[in-house]
Order: sequence, then structure tokens, then C-alpha cells
Amino acid sequence: MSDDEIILSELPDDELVQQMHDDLYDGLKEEVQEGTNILLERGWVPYDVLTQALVEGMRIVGEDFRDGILFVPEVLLSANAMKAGMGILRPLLAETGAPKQGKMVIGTVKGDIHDIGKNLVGMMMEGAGFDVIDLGINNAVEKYLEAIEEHQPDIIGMSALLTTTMPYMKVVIDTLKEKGIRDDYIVLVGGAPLNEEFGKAVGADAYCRDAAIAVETAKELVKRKHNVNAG
Ligand code: B1M
Repeated sequence: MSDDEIILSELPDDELVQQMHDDLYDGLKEEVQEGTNILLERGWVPYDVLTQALVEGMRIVGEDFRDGILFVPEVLLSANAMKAGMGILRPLLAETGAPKQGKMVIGTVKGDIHDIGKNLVGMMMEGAGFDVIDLGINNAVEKYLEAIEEHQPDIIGMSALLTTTMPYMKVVIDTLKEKGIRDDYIVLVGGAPLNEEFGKAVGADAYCRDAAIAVETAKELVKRKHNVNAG
């Protein structure tokens, strides 16, 4: 059967998820949107659609990008398809009615334009009851400082996907230290090339491996901060 003849709504769940991985790989935005809607109609919870259909699909794209099988223009199409699927899930993840937890400013650091992971963290944080101010991509330290001044967040989140841009997180944290305001905020960092050790080395409060861990860590650290302030 050729791809044209595949009717997504007729596929069983596991085959539909496989097909969505293929469609994401091929950058087929409308098909990814359709697949997302079908899984939701079948009663899938948004988080499972996100992780099993979209994030897993992007992991496969990442492998072939690394191995030189896919190139930037193709990966851009995949990223757009992924974003289209995320756009459907975003309001569903946000409307959990979770009690207000605090405020987060988040952005991808200077020199880096990857934003899917950062967007995902923002979505999940909103769903968990945080107000999220998204600074977008390619943020110099001044952008973080302006946002901190304007929004007075509890948490500053930074994302980096490149080994060449992740050291910039230290520039931001060191600047906060120089200004004597580092300890006023919880600083969380994340992104595929980072690890726990790196998070410690740059002086972050925590490294978050994924969006779910970012939410758990944020909740825990905000609670701890409030307890300290109350005591
Ligand atoms: Co680029 N890219 N890319 N890319 N890209 C990577 C990162 C790479 C690993 C691919 C590879 O070679 N295997 C590689 C980096 C190698 C390295 O540094 N060692 C790479 C490269 C080299 C490049 C370019 C230099 C390619 C070129 O131009 N020759 C270029 C750089 C541009 C720049 O930034 N200056 C480039 C460009 C692009 C595209 C524009 C084509 C596109 C980005 C589109 C977009 O984001 N709008 C792209 C993509 C899509 C990828 C891969 C394939 C996928 C990234 C992604 O979205 N993953 C990526 C391969 C990979 O990561 N394995 C790759 C899905 C997302 C859900 O996961 O972002 O890891 P992730 O986020 C996770 C966690 O990391 C964590 O939670 C998220 C959700 O669970 N997390 C946080 C992330 N941020 C967080 C912040 C937090 C907490 C947790 O704050 C508290």
C-alpha cells in the first residue's frame, strides 16, 4: 500500500503511533496533527501522545540527523510538524486546574535556536500551575536580566542543545552572582548535551533531564524556598 492510501483513523493505536513517527520524520505537519487528534479522540492522555508519538518521533529524527542521513532543511520540517502536534496538546496540558505554584522565566541561551524542548518544558510547567514567561531563543544575559527585573520570577530556566552554547549558562549565572541576586532565584538548566555534573559546575540549582523532571524539581524547590522564607 502506498503512503497516500493510508487512512490514519483506520490504524490500530500502535500502528498509528509508528505512522506518526514516519510522518514526523517526513515533516508531514497535517498528518501529525491528524494523528494527534485521533489519539486524543481515542482517549489517550495528552502527555502520552506527547511522549510516545511526538518526542519519540523526534528522537528518531535526531539519530538520523547525527548520522548524516537527514539534513537541516528536513529536520526543520520535522520540527515544524512536531510543533504543530504540540500546538494541539498545549491547551490540554495547560488546563489541568492545578493550583498556582509560582512564576518561571525560561529561554534558550545565546547562539542557540533550538526551542522544542524549551517549549515543552514551558507547556508542562503551565500545566502544573506555573506562570511561564517565554523569552524564546538566542537570549543574551541582558534579556534574562530584563525579564527578571520585569517579572520577578521564582525560577529562571535555561535551555541549550549545543555543546558550544551550553557554557553560556555559566555567563548568566555568574552575572547574577556579580549583581548579588543569584540566591534570590531558583536556577534550572536543561537540554540534551547537559548532565548533572555540568549543572553543578555552572552553579545551577538543578539540571533537569526532561520536562517532567523540570516540573517535579521546580515544585520541590519552590516549596523548599517558601519554607525557608517562612522559617
Ligand atoms: Co540541531 N542539533 N542543530 N537542529 N538538533 C542537535 C541538538 C544535535 C545533537 C543533532 C546531532 O548532531 N545529533 C546537534 C548538536 C551537536 C552538539 O552540540 N554536540 C545539532 C546541530 C549540530 C545543529 C546545527 C549546528 C546544525 C547545522 O547548522 N549544521 C544547527 C545549530 C543552530 C543553532 O542553534 N545555532 C542546528 C539546527 C537545528 C534545526 C533548526 C534544524 C532544528 C531546531 C528546530 C527548533 O528547535 N525549532 C534542530 C533539531 C530539531 C535538532 C534535534 C534533531 C532535535 C532537538 C529536539 O527538538 N529534540 C537534535 C538532536 C538531539 O537532540 N538528539 C539536534 C526534542 C526535544 C523534546 O528534546 O530539546 O532535548 P530536547 O528537550 C528535552 C530535554 O533536553 C529537556 O526537556 C526537554 C523535553 O523533555 N530540556 C530542558 C530541554 N531544555 C530544557 C530546559 C530546562 C529543563 C529541561 O529548563 C529548566
